[in-house]
Amino acid sequence: MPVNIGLIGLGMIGRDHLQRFSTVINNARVTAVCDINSGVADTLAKQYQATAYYDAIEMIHSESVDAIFICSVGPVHKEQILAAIKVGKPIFCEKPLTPTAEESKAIIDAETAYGKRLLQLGFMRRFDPGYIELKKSIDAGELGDILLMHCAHRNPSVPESYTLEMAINDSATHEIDIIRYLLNENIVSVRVDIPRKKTSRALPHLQDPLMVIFETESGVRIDDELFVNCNYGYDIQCEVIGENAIASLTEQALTVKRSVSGAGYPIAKTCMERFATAYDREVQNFIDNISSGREMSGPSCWDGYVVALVCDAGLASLQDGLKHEVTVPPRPALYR
Ligand code: ISE
Repeated sequence: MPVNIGLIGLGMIGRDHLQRFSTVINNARVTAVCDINSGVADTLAKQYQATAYYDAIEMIHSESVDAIFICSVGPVHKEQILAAIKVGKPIFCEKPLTPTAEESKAIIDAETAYGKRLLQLGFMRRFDPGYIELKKSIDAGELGDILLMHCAHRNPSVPESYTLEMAINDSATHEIDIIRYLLNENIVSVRVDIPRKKTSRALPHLQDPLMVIFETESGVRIDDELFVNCNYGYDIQCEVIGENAIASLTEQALTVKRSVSGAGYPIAKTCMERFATAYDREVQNFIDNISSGREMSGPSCWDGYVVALVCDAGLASLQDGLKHEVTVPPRPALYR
């Protein structure tokens, strides 16, 4: 029996997942879609033969829905997740878990009281073949002791609605998660460095690029270039510097074309394009866990909470330019 999915939030990523369910995901179908914009919900419900809802809580309670897929905006995640935990339905939630650590803590409390992991968080990079290879080399000790990491997060452009704070809690949030995942340790401090120069392509309310410096428990120092109006493409870089060897993500393309204009390969324009495989795999992982009755795996509420703690510190640093410490409380047994 396919898993009946209720998908909330029909913006760009919501539509991308809707399409994914109808083309590549096995053992699941979207039976309900929900958006506060009723016109959008009606149109997509018709297109994908689903029932349209305009109220997320109503949809979460619907008997025609077995699992909840949250692609709504961060500020409404807490209410929707808590409602789904209350009725014991599995939840996939796009990042961020919540915009603040305080809200994420309330979700941790609800899930631990429920006694079982119900949620997989949408940090899709953990399912990307390139990052997986990097992690394998690190875990196998091939690089030796890790000393430094260089990351770059480049988007071709961002819409006017993208605020300066989003550079931290919407973009850098991905590096914050993947750094912890790759290195198996927490970030203990963060400092946002605002360069004097900014790109002429950035809207006046933005400071672009930004440099963020993280430090982990063992002292690994990481720089993260956030350049969200880089113009040329969606380009994610990660280089891990070990005592014995250095490893980095390869370019996304696996082939190089030679022609009269030279040798080269296309560069992705969007995260949906760059991380298509990762998105497919994370969603299939969620469905497979439900279908086989296994407990949730992949990024958890705990990961979302710890990332939110680092983001909170990053936002404070964005204000004063100082280094802010991050204190991570002990991990509850449910997430060990
Ligand atoms: C967006 O929300 C994402 O999640 C993308 O992966 C990221 O690259 C972009 O900067 C964010 O705005």
